[in-house]
Amino acid sequence: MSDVLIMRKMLQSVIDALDANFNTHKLYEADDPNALLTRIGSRIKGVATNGHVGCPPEIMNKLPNLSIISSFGVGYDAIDVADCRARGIVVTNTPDVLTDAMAEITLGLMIALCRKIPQADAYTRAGKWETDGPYALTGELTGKTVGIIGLGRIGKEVARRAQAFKMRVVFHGRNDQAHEPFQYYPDLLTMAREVDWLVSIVPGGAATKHLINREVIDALGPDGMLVNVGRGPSVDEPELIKALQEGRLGGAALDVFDEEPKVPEAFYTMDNVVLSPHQGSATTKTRWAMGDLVVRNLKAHLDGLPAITPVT
Ligand code: NAP
Ligand code: 8YV
Repeated sequence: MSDVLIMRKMLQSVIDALDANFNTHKLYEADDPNALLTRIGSRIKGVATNGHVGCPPEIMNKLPNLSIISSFGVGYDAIDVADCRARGIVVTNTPDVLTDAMAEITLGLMIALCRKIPQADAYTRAGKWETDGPYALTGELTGKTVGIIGLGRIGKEVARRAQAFKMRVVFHGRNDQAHEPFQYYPDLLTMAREVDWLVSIVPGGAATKHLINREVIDALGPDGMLVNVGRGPSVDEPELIKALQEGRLGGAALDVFDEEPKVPEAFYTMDNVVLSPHQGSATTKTRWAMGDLVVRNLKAHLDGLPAITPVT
């Protein structure tokens, strides 16, 4: 059996499957991780990790025979893919298997924000329906335009579901996708001016840092709604908070934040915000499928077959 290093505690189903298929070494359980790496480093062929932890270069330096990093999650922000390529290490992630769960939470957050479901729930639980009468009227998704930033695997599934809610869909990305039936905006600012909702589902990293800045937020405007389910740093969070406080933006629904798991307290008291603790893919079914793909990628590669979902 090949030796595999597990960087962090993972779902028990993943640990069990890794234990069953490989000679595993759990870095997170080691009293002295450096001593463990010195002792077994040269035997390690594969690493199991996630996109937030990755496998830092100082650890890769101690794994001279490492040939695959199998990451849990589609985003791989903490993995330097170019460096891995230069070292001859294959990187895999878990695309597609989480797309449905992500689209579900995105539409869920949009409905929750627009129909004020968390607030109406609190109102009902507080007995206010009986004492104060019906809850205030809310907005509606039907007939509105949503601009998707990042029409990738998840973005397309969000688009299909938004259409099912009778919304008009347009999108922004670096490239037009002529075969898609949605209007393309090469300029994000122009799109932000012309939509009711902005939904961001782009990868993290330098290229998308603060893509949604003050100008974009102001273009979306006091009636506009922002949803971020991609990565926190894509939105300028302090500018978002200011815009919400000053009434320059209508509302926001957020599954991702700048410094997770820290969430700026300013959001806690805002009535026009729905908060979600980075749980887009966190269903039993999807997390199992992501873990299964982590194991199958390792197994395929270490058995001499092509990895199933390599990052290209
Ligand atoms: P994907 O298929 O690669 O789609 C990414 C999209 O983003 C592409 O359409 C790409 O279009 C666009 N894009 C990339 N860089 C851009 C830039 N600089 N400016 C504008 N658009 C850009 O990935 P996916 O599977 O849909 O996943 C997307 C991301 O969602 C992941 O990378 C991850 O960060 C996030 N995610 C979050 C959760 C969660 O729990 N909240 C779960 C899963 C994934 P162009 O190439 O044409 O620009
Ligand atoms: C996970 C994610 O929460 O896939 C991603 O990119 O952000 C989520 O599915 C996370 O990556 C698990 O480590």
